[in-house]
Amino acid sequence: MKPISLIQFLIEERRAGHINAELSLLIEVVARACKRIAVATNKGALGGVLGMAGDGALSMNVQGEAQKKLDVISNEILLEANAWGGHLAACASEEMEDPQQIPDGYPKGNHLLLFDPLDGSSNIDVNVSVGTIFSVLRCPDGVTEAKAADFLQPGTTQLAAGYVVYGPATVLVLTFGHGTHEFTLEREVGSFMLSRRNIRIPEETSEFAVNMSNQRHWQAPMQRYIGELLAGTEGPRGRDFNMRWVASMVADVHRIVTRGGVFYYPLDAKILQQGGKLRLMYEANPMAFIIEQAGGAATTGRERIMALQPTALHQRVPVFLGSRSEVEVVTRYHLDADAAQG
Ligand code: P6P
Repeated sequence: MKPISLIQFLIEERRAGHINAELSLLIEVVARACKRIAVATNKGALGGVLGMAGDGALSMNVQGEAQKKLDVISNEILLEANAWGGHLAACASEEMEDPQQIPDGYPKGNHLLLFDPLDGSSNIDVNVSVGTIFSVLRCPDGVTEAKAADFLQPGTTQLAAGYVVYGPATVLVLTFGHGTHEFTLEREVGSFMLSRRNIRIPEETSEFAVNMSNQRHWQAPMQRYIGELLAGTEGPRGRDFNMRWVASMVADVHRIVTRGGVFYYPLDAKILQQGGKLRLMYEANPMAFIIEQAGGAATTGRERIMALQPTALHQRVPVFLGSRSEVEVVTRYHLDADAAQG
């Protein structure tokens, strides 16, 4: 049977009462913007889009990270696409200090959109998969000029979350809280087509993703846990494990969504003050929503990511997500260590 398009899927979701017309339009607009980001990314060296942003002087984002040209281009594409549709109250982005209001003259909607416009952008110049991550919240009633505080809602209040991975194929993975679903871009027509419905992540896995170069900086529970995986068949886990690390969260998470596995970015001594590396509002929360809806788990090593009450728009957290049984083991090790310290 011919796969259905994203548009048809959204109509089905509206008929099922899972989303309303405004949220459906929002997702269509974001998907269309991501197709434009895919075109820009796919140009590579021919499009003059590689390398650092800024004319010679480094352009730094709010994270203190040097911006790539495609970071800025992708951010602009998402802002422009969402300005005029009347479905949004405001946007927040990894690339911007403060939320961006809908320009005067355009109607405002009831949703807040948060995104990392191009995650993993350090991989762009070496032609490794990168992606866009997005999260949708409801704008609090009565708010006309949404401020950062209006975005600080727990991950459990998300109305939608998704990512687009720009790889050999351009693939959108999306949840509204009624399962996690995958759409693959049919380039000839320009439509996202449903390629996997109600994805389930295997409960067990023997594949983990972590940046091992940080090992000496990890806290004791993480040292213990990874040490056991590396001990393989001779160790307490009694089996060998495999490792992957793309250094693009979207690519690593998509592998997990596709075949299971776990992804870890734990606290380490270098980032203790920051609270972690990955951002809660537009990386950890949307990915946690997607993973949980596919039967996986997502914690900070100590608590459920989606239960956190955010305190800042660009807040960072440790991330442990993927196949439920492994996430439960590594989380238990952290809680046992905390309990032992009293
Ligand atoms: P490291 C990319 O910069 C990112 O935010 C995630 O996409 C990725 O998982 C992580 O950082 C990579 O971090 O320390 O390995 O460069």
